[in-house]
Amino acid sequence: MSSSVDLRTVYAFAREFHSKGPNIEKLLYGTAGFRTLHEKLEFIAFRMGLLATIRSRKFGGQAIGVMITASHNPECDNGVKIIDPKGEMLERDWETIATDLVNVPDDRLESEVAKIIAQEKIDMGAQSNVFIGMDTRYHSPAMGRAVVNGVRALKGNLRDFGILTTPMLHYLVYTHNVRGAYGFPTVDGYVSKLVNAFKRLRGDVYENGNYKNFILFDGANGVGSLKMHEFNRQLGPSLECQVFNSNGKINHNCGADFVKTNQRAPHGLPEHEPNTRCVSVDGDADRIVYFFTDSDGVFHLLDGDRIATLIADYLMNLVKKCGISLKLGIVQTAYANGASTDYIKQQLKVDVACVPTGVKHLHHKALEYDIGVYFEANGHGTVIFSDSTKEKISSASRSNETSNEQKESLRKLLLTIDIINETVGDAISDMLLVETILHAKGFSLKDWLATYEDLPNTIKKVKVQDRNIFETTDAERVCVKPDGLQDKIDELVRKYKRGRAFVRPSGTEDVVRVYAEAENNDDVQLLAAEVSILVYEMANGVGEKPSIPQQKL
Ligand code: 16G
Ligand code: MG
Repeated sequence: MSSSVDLRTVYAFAREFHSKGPNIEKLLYGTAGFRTLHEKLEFIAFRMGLLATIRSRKFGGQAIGVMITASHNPECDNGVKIIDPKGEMLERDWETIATDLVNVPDDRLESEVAKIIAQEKIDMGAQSNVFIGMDTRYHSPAMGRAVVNGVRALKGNLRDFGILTTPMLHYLVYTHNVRGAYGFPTVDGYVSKLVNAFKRLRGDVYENGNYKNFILFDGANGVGSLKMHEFNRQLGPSLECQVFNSNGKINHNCGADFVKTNQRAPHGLPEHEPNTRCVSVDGDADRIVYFFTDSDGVFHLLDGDRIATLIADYLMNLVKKCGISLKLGIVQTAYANGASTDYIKQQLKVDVACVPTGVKHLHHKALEYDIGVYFEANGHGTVIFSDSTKEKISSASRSNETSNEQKESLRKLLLTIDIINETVGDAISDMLLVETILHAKGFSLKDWLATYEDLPNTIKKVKVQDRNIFETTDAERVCVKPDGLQDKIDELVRKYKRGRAFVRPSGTEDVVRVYAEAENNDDVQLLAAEVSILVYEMANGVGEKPSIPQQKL
């Protein structure tokens, strides 16, 4: 190991520009990196610049991404996360290293950096390359500069891509490192790859049956709204997409999280005909939900569970017709609506797995299938084809023994691989795939909604003194700590027809989340309130105690 970098610059930069100050709050690299109030984040961004440079040197100069975003959180928050060389989330062991690096005081930063370099046997003379992207928050450029200083303090190289969606940065990192594997390593290359596949799948006839070629796109006042304009330029008339919520306060009364959590349309929705297809993405465009308002003014949501079932159904049909035997599976979390899971098992007859919340858990599980479709109910998700599946599909599509009908299905499977972002879910790419499927089936959103009926459900937050006393197992469906809580939840659930409830500590906020579903909405509200009260009482709730809804008193 050689160290051609003078580490004293690390402390000098920290002291002069990015001091942690007396802050002793313990910060954790969580499911989405570090996320907190932007005022508290600058020194973290600086340290992640240091870490990304070291990590890049570990891989002999392969690009490492640093994304600055707090996704669907309010504007006052920001976040920073690291993207690994293959476009994946940061490796588990390095999450701990990142956490330790962020929690040392300024005067121990230099020695902590030296420790990582020694432990990981980093050649500090090696090349390094850090790619930086950010969302549209007004404080993101300041965070970006902090990352740049981190990279400079260790004499690394960097490319600042400015405003990007999170999935775009994943793509850029991956395609830069794995040349020729996937597409050109530029934003334009990404947009063209997706749009070309979309156009080829769509053909020349843009409308079909109940499918109308018009969609309203809620950009959450975030990156997605800007990038969708770039997509629109290339899509031309093949998809008429009207973008709204493109220059207000990020995620404020709009975007996928607002729509999913409140089960209502976003503010800023332009005048439109009933039943018009609408989508909402989140602030960094890695999450998407569909919705519409019918002619009676009733709002309907089609969330990640719906998207997973629609995609799985489409792919299963192609697989059945393509002449190759492939195992397809769907991965969900405990938040998946019970009706969707029943539909997958009984109607689609597809394998379904349940894993803990957080994209990386779903991604990891999906890798076990030939074709893994994964979505969180909140709209994060994508499809992954294993390498051997891709190999089989492309060689069968070239074989003389393959019939024309089989070849047509294989062609569609190959184009599906091109339209999706396999490194991480992308709201825009997911939308293009859903649009393809709805078009192919001649479906309106009403038709899609009719495939099965969701069980009414809700998610509540309970503030407690220490959410870390909550521990779960069985993909978060069973709470093992505090002692006795699960038995009491089970007792409550038994009172309700088709009742189900679970509690888990949030990974991104200082709260415990309570999920409840049941046959009707009154029961859902009651069950959620009863479980919330239980949590509040057993774990020293903070603030106002949850209460039973009025109509049931
Ligand atoms: C993060 C996760 C998301 C998960 C959410 C849960 C990623 C990229 N994002 O946003 O998948 O649904 O956390 O939040 O993994 P919670 O733990 O606060 O409920
Ligand atoms: Mg997001």
